[in-house]
Amino acid sequence: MNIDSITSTLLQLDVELPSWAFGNSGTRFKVFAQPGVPRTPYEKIDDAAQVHRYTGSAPSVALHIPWDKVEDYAELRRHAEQRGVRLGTINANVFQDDDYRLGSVTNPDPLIRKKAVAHLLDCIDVMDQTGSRDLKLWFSDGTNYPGQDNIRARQDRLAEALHAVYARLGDDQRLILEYKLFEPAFYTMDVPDWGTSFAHCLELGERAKVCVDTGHHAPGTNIEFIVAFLLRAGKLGAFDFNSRFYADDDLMVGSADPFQLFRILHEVSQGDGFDPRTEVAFMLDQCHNIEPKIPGQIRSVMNVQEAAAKALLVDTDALQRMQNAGDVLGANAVLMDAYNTDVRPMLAEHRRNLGLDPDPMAAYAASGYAQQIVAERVGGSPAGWGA
Ligand code: LRH
Ligand code: MN
Ligand code: MN
Repeated sequence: MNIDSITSTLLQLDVELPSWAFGNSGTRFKVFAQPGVPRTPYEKIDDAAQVHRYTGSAPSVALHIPWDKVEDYAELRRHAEQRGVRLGTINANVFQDDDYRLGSVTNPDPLIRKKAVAHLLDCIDVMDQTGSRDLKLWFSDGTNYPGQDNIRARQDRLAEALHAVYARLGDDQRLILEYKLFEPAFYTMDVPDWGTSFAHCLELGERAKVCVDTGHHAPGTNIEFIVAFLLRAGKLGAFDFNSRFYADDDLMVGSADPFQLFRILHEVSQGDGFDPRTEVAFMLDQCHNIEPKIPGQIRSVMNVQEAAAKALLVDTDALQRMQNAGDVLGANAVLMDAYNTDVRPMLAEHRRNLGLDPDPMAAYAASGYAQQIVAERVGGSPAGWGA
């Protein structure tokens, strides 16, 4: 693959930013408040626009409802457009209400299930105003103890809720179902893995797809296999990118295991997932508990770009020749050649060609924006997890 074709693919690679990455976040033990964090969804969009300004590759912002609840979503949409970005995926939140102690859409109480489904339908109303394509559903639903509830009945309730939501989608809208192995439930999660999500999505139809959050697997899971499988089946809808060492750590993508990110993006490349027509949404789902948030997002976008560039560098003809000849070491060497290439000069050149600073981290640091928001946003309340 020549450099021109790599850069033209990189040009099409948009990384969506999560609004909640800009608000204060923390662990169960402590939320470390940072000065200058956004006080409103509008200010989160202002900060996200900075990431796009310096990377040129983050043109949309995912919202989380009700964390990003506003009076007028059309106005928020215009605000985003004025800042040079757009509103992206709508993430529903049915996990932060006392009513959901025993589950939301799988709760044994039909009234609570009704309330949860009503929220999901409200999120589609929001999508109609924000112009969003994707509704991302993640359920914290599950059980902590054997015998606590009927596993099969919970699957039936889940299917019923998903059907109700799917039926309300517009023709150009999609339902993206995210899975997670554990947490907050510790015995069973109702959507614990890609197979469960895949099965529900298959039953729903064409516009239901799976979200692979890279932090939501058991240690050692071969995520690139899942990606290859879902792409082949036309069911990979989105990524929630982040890194983990242990559980759902939500660290910066590509920081814990850049080689894994490369292997995942190699499968994306093999499955035409970088082609916008395949409609894979590349989103970050991260929290910056101790590092500054805007630079944390800039670094993450750059990490995705670096891994993508390496994946695109793989000499696929040579790889196929080696594979067909059964040359195990040769095939592995082709892959490792690409991974071991330093693509940073190529990406710097790519940015220069786009009229961007070749070093987005340094350019942001020199811009004075960080100092400006600290001065302007005094007395702000934290957003998202810290709310
Ligand atoms: C759950 C999750 C899901 C939520 C987000 C805040 O762990 O990954 O995507 O919406 O975190
Ligand atoms: Mn996620
Ligand atoms: Mn998560």
